[in-house]
Amino acid sequence: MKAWSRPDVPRVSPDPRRPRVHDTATGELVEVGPADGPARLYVCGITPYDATHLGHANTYVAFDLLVRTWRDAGLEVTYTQNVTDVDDPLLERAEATGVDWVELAEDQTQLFRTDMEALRVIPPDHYVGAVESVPLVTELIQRLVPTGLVYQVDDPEHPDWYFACSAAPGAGEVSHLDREAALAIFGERGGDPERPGKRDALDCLVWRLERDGEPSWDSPLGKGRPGWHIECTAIALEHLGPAFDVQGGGSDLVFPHHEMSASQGRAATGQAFARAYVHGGMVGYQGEKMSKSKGNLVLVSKLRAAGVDPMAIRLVLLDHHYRSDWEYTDADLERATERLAAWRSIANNPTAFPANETVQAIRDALRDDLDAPAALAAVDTWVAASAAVETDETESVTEVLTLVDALLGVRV
Ligand code: 5CA
Ligand code: ZN
Repeated sequence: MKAWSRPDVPRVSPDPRRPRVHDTATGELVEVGPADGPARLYVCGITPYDATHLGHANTYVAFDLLVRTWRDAGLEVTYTQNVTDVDDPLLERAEATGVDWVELAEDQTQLFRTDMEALRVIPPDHYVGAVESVPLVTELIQRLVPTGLVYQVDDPEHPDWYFACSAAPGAGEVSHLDREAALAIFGERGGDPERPGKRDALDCLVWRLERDGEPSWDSPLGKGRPGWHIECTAIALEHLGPAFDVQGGGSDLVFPHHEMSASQGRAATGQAFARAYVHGGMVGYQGEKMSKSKGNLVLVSKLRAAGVDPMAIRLVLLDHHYRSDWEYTDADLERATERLAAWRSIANNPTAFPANETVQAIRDALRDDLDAPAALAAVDTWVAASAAVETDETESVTEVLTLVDALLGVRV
């Protein structure tokens, strides 16, 4: 499907150092980006049954920093993102509100595109829906049949297809959860540990056979629809190939989603699914994780409609390290709005402090686990110093603000 339009990103002369980011699978900071060829990134996209909230935006802005830092290192980037445009929560919301599920998905995906554009997020090269990927999913499941890891559940009425993840090579390599913890989380995050007829409680659904009133597609596996994890596995393998550089998403996806995709990918190709698994923290609001299912949402589109400058929204997000969990309050927005105004005042100021140290500090900060708060602090220091000098340094203003645009995605 079509993504959204690309913000224009100023070209600056590259600094070839690769960024280091935190890899959940090893628990270490690792350098990411290939020696040659494009850097390959997959980020899990939205399930489009409600509007983009600050938690989603936080995740996509975090990986936008990675894309921008790779570009700053002179690398090409191939970026793939999915849209889970058929899945239980979407179908349930459509049913509850009496809206056609296709229309709901299209409308919410379109709203997401406009939010991403406003936030100056660089779009993926491949923006791919689950529905359009049904043939990829069924081919991948068929490819897995000879491994003995996919099977039909022992249920004569609905013999759905499952993947035996605990039995797969490399099981647990992303989350390292013990079985008890895995079982508890699996049930909370879309899994069905209690389903009778499975070989193991942690096995995950890959192809759900047709039920009355549910959408379904013809396939050699029987008429049905894709399970969630296999959707991302199939899309990533098709558009990036195995052992791509970074699999990304929020930390709520570590288990089971990224664990299952990693197992399926390894089982299908004999290679690692991704080289690193990178996760953003959870944004909360009013004491809980912001989530569509709880309804405690601060929507990007609502803030925009209320006249909030999207660059201030972006600064709210950048002011928290991508890996930290934090809770949004109105004070975040006030701080970001003041900061944007201070930065803007320098844009129109012919005098400024020299740029070199600040340019270096921004680049260093992003290469050090995408430390946007440190980059913002470096810009603040430069802005304050610039306000106090009288030398004519118009070039410095351009140099710093161009880098702020290219690397932080904030157009002053
Ligand atoms: N479609 C699946 C991924 S394949 C999905 O999780 N969709 S989602 O709409 O629920 O979430 C989209 C992205 O936003 C995911 O990367 C998720 O980890 C992230 N996300 C969801 N809620 C939050 C939150 N409160 N804070 C930070 N990130 C969040
Ligand atoms: Zn995903």
